[in-house]
Amino acid sequence: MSPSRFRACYSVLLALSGAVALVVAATPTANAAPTPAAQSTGPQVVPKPVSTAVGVGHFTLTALSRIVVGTDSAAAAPIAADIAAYLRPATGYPLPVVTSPSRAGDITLRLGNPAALRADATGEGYVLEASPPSVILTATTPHGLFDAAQTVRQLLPPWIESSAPEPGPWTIPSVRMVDYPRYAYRGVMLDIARHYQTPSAVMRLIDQASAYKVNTLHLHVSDDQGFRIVINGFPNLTAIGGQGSVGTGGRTMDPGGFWTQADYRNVVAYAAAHFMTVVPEVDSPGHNNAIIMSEYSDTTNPLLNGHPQDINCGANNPPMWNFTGDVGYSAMCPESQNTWTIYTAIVDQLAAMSTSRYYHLGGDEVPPSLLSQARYASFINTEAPIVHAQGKTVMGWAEIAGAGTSPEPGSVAEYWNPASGSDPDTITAHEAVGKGMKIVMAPASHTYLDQKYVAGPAGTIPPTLGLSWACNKGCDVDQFYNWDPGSYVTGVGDQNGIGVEGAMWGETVVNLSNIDYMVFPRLIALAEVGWSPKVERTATSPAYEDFLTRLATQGARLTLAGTNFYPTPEVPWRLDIAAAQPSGSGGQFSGPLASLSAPGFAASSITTSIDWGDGTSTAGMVTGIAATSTTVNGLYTISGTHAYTHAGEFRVTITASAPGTPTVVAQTTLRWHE
Ligand code: TNX
Repeated sequence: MSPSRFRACYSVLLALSGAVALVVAATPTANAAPTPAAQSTGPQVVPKPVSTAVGVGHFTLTALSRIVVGTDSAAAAPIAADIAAYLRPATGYPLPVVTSPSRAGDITLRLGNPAALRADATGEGYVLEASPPSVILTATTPHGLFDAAQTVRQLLPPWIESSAPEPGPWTIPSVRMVDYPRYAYRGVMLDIARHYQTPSAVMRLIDQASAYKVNTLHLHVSDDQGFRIVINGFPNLTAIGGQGSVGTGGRTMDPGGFWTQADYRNVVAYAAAHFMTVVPEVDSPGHNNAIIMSEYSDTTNPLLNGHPQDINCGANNPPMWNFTGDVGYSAMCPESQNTWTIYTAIVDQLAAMSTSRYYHLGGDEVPPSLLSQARYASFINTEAPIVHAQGKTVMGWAEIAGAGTSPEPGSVAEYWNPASGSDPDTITAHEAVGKGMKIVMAPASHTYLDQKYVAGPAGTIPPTLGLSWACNKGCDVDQFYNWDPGSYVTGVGDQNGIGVEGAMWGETVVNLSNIDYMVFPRLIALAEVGWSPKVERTATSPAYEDFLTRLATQGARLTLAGTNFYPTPEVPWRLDIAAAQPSGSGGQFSGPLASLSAPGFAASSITTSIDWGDGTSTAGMVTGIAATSTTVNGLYTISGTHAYTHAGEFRVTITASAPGTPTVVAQTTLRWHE
């Protein structure tokens, strides 16, 4: 609905009721006076698209807009439904999904073979054409249309992420984008073993990761402290193994927990609906004290041979719980028939429930004091065919490429060592390439989401969150952005690499808020490294400047979505304002006039003023939740109180500023009818 029609409606209502009322017409403009610098930066999309040509004018979504599925593009219908579902809450528009010829004001989805996407080997590419009359999304696959939809969201004002109606206007700049990923694999790993996380928490992470075109969720479901998914035939794995967590020696802090197989299937389906693939990992032959503790005494299990003690090759015999974050003390024995009965059940059942091409068998951090390299290799060489028998490709931490292993060419090594260049510690990457394996680049110092940030001036890193072994000065956004997966290890290039992954290890994070705080905004930097074309990303490069500007615009989007994030001082966070849609009566107004997103700014550092449109101004009142270590950067509300002395129509201007960031302005109209 256009602003003038909104005003007219209110006037009619008032005339009918005969009331003397002050009403606020929803004619606000967020950030009404963009600085020339902000205008010249163009569309603020992360990851940065391959090419962006800005045109003249803009498209406006209206109450009459439809989401059109092109004829012959029936497979686009679910994405059209997604787009409509994204856009309805904030706009309040009906946005019907239809298959019919497009009209002005529609967003149209088409499947086809645009020549512009010939360079895209992944099928994830898309062409986005926005102009005053239309938005047209074209892709070769539904996944490409999903990616295009994520870009559409970012081209709209941030308030599109609101779950409640916002005033708009809902504009998209005229633009032609051709976009496709650099790497086919762009992953985030979540460790639900060290601390249990619910399926719904994982779904929220899927929502946010997929919004940045991350397409793989690697789920680390077992480690020394916990085993998290029911495996039929081995109820102890979850009954016993599900109870542990890091730091829960007395089991007082965290009761642990586990998923049913139905839970896992639901997460896989939810991920698939967001074009993310779930790669399951049960670590082996080490990092599995929870399995050993569960099965060591399982002498009556008919699937085992009555002597399950022979699975244990760990440092302690009998085994014992160790709820610290220690690593390298557990291992299962490759010679034990029981080991393989258990692992075959795990691999078979998880693989059968997973739609991914890969199954991740772990393989990290088994010291030779527990298993010699020959026994380690024998373990990997026994498990790999079990994975293949399920039709999956083996993936593992890069140690699985070590001496004596014989992975099938095309198996995937996840390179986690921080070593780069020609450092001798890069050996696992070379071994993997030598065996014809593909590489997922996850060097801890540039991708590990569990590492501490660099402390902000206010010391804003929560001391309990994060480890620091990979980044002694902390790993902030710059570390996640400033590296190149294709040249990180000398001699290991893009011909070997299939992508990148960020690992959210779970030792120090107990809930989704903690996880989000560590994941965002760093995963967004990694998403760009994995998606966008190679570019110079050093601290002084124009690309880094440009990235930080685009990243800053995500603050309001994350805030509105209720996603916690660390407002790192590296990012020039900005204010975003939207006028509220309040109502009042009489000549007296008192209440909220605008919402304000201000990542990292305390309420006390924000200055506001309200020009009431009658020649008077007052300061506004800012209320809301500031950024703290454990809460979302909450939205602030700007409120004011004013008494008009005469009836009329008043243009109210709300201004907010904070040190070092551009001032923002929203406007609305208060009308006092008599
Ligand atoms: C190393 S690198 C691990 C994990 C820990 C993590 C903590 C790798 C494959 N394993 O077991 O959780 O460091 O940062």
